[in-house]
Amino acid sequence: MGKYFNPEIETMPLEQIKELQSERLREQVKFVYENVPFYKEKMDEKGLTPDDIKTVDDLSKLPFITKDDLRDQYPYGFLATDIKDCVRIQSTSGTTGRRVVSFYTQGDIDIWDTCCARALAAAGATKEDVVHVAYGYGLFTGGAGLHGGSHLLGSLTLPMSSGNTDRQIQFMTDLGSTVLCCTPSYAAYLAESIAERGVKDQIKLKAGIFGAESWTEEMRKNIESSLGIKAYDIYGLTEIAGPGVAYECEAQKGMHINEDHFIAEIINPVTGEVLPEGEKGELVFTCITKKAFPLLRYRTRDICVLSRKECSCGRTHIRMSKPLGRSDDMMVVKGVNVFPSQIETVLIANGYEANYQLTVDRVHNSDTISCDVEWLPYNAPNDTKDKAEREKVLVSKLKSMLGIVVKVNLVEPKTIPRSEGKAVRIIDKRNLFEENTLK
Ligand code: DLL
Repeated sequence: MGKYFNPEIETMPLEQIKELQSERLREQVKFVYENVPFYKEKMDEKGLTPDDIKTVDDLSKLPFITKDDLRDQYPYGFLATDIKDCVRIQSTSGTTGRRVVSFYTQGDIDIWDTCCARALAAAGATKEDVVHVAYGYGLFTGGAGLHGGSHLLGSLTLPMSSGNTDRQIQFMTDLGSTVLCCTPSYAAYLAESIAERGVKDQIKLKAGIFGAESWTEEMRKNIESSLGIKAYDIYGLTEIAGPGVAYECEAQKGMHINEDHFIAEIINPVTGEVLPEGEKGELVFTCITKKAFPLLRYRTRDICVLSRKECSCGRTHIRMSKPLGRSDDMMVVKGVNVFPSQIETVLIANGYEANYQLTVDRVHNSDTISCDVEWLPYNAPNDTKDKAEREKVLVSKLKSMLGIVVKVNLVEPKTIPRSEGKAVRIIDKRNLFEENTLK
């Protein structure tokens, strides 16, 4: 098997993709209208019937679905099939409110597995590979998704789940793992642990498939060089399927969206207006093949750019940029929009690693932001003069990137908690304060 899992679909000419999408969209809108009362009501309010949706160009007539709608309809409101036809649920972590529960028929699982198999194939995996799945298993979609894709591809699958780093490294060396699947922050931690144990020469990894959280190009370079692999991005969300909604190819220039299953749009997050290709905005997905939980025009809150420019890999499916941030991850500090990824870029460009923690607070009605970042082991943690000097340099670099002062504290190596799943980068004490006063 080559670098494609479904070559005829992954390289389908654009006209054919549009035709396929239009045909599937027509059927899906009818199906959702007849089976999800909440959505029927929304369409009725707009005076729309399924017959008004003839091609993908009519998509923008349909109403959006937001995360709040999912929370209000929890748990069964968006279920479009009989529960007896479902074989699985997965769920979000629910850190910012009620969990979202997503349902799957066997057909939905098959679609999801196919998407993940395409991602693995694009990263060079074949049935000869040993796929080490260190995403969490359980309600989180990471473990189940890559596991299903790896089975479909016929690779030997190691269902490691996250955590227990000693055991991860032991299996990696004993069973010769060749493709590592986990969050980029956990990959960085594994790389650090492998170096500390002095076992890098026993590791056979050649590729990594890292996603579920944002990571910068600088972090990619660090992981690639420390593990000696090529690192591929993968994107997805529980509401739409899980990992594999989009994946990177060898060109590493954005992630191809599985357009035979999902239609992507970019909208202005304030007005809801659809933006032309190449403009930055909120990513919106419509599921055109899934049956149990088929969301139409779901607002992801991820800020991205789409591109149809030709890709050197030969795939024709549209590419999305790495999410530049989440509309709800963006911090407004002193009126300035700040994304953790901007801070990470500065830290790594100045020789630090992505072990940092941001704290935003409000003191005397004014916002403050501070960044704890670790000294690297080869720096001298006790050299206070050098410390102050280094902090000053970072403050000034961050100021020129963001336009505001970020207080920098260099802390001792290994004092910032390592993440085995998604890293928690921001402590926003202002939100905590607001939430507490509402109670
Ligand atoms: O994180 C699914 C996933 C698992 C993707 C494993 C990739 C690998 P949720 O927990 O529902 O699902 O979180 C979805 O995570 O809306 C993005 O904000 C963020 N996210 C996912 N992939 C990426 C990525 C999984 N490659 C939310 N880069 C999404 C940046 C990502 N952010």
